Amino acid sequence: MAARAALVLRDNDTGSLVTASPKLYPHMWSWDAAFISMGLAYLDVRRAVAELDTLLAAQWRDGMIPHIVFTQDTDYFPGPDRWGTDAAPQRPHGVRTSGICQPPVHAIAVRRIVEIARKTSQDDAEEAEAFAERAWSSLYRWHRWIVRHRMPDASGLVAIVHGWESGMDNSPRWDEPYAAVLPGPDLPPYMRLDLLQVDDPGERPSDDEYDRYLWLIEQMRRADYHPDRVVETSGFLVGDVFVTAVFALACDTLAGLGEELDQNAEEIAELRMWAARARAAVALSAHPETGMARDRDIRSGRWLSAETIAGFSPLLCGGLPADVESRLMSTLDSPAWSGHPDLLAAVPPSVSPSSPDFDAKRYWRGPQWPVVTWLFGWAFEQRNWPRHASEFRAQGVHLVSDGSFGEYYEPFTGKPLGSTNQSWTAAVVLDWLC
Ligand code: 9WN
Repeated sequence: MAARAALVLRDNDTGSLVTASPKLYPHMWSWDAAFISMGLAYLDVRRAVAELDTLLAAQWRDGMIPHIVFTQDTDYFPGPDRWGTDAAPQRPHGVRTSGICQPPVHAIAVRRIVEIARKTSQDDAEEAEAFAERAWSSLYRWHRWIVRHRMPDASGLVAIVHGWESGMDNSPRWDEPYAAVLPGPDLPPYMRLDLLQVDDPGERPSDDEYDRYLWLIEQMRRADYHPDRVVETSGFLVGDVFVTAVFALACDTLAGLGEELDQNAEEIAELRMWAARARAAVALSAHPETGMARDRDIRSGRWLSAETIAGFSPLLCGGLPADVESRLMSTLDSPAWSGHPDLLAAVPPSVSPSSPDFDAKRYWRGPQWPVVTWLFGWAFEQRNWPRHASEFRAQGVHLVSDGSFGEYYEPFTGKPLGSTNQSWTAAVVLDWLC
């Protein structure tokens, strides 16, 4: 399995970047690149570092790390022309990107690369540490951008302006806020290319959803991608509890790295403060009895309570009272989630099978995602819950044992869905097995 995973990463490597998948996603995605670089570290630390260097070279001048760094390939829609970011004053030089961001997992990847390199050789360790030192300020600026531009209300949650920013594009989490996004008659026409790459359109978001995705891009273009104007004008503005939990984890991870590498003490203290604030916001969003965290529709002022994997965000970053936290962990283990008797692998589906929103094969509305399993397993290790960490690893390996490196899996049959040979799936398999 590990050898095949390595082959997937090599096959998807264009030289300077590993595409998210061979056909469906022929470009670099921000959070994919972070996971991919960890997998690459098992094969070649220099190549892992080069991957993140490519991503950081596309960082916008105001600090945002964009969600897609485009290659020359034209088989993906929306491509750079539709995004229209070439006109944004703060865009990076010499590379074309999208105009939104994705979950800030990058500091976690750098930490992991350093750990992996330290286990292989002195040379690798030096290479990884030198990179961490070089990348630290860029990552600090990225985190500062989130604090400056994406914490717009008193909930303290990190806000997203597009479902794509959550990484969980069509999750039922976004149904209510998307219902209020009404595409204008001047939405330029377009043709979806994603449906040409999957067996069944039922595995992907619907056309109605795509209209809304494209309409939000149109609104951002009209705001010239100015970060504050985008937040003011976007029809979609939601405090994302999962992104907030990842941000808390990443701030603490970056602060820890900064302490080791002797970085600026004031900036390290800021990161610790941002982590504490984000953790408190996640805890505050949680239902007081069940501990399930909720997103917040900032436009309507309503809490959103879809039964999705994001509800377990407090387990990633902590912050709940101990009794509520252990209740939340029991829910995760229960038949409504990982303990459902008919699951092929005992890892949480993206939506609870007992929820009316559950759809076993549609993307973020039911299938299990190896990369999400990895993230929870990693967090459980940090939180010193070794039993859960090793169960997630073992069951994660079971989930992907067909060897096709699916993007996501049908929870009851184990059928791989979306793309096969998906790079981040191969990367987390390497981390589980090596
Ligand atoms: C839009 C690349 C990306 C992942 C996302 C996943 C999917 C894109 C798409 O693929 O999103 O960004 O076209 O569907 O939802 O999490 O980063 O793997």
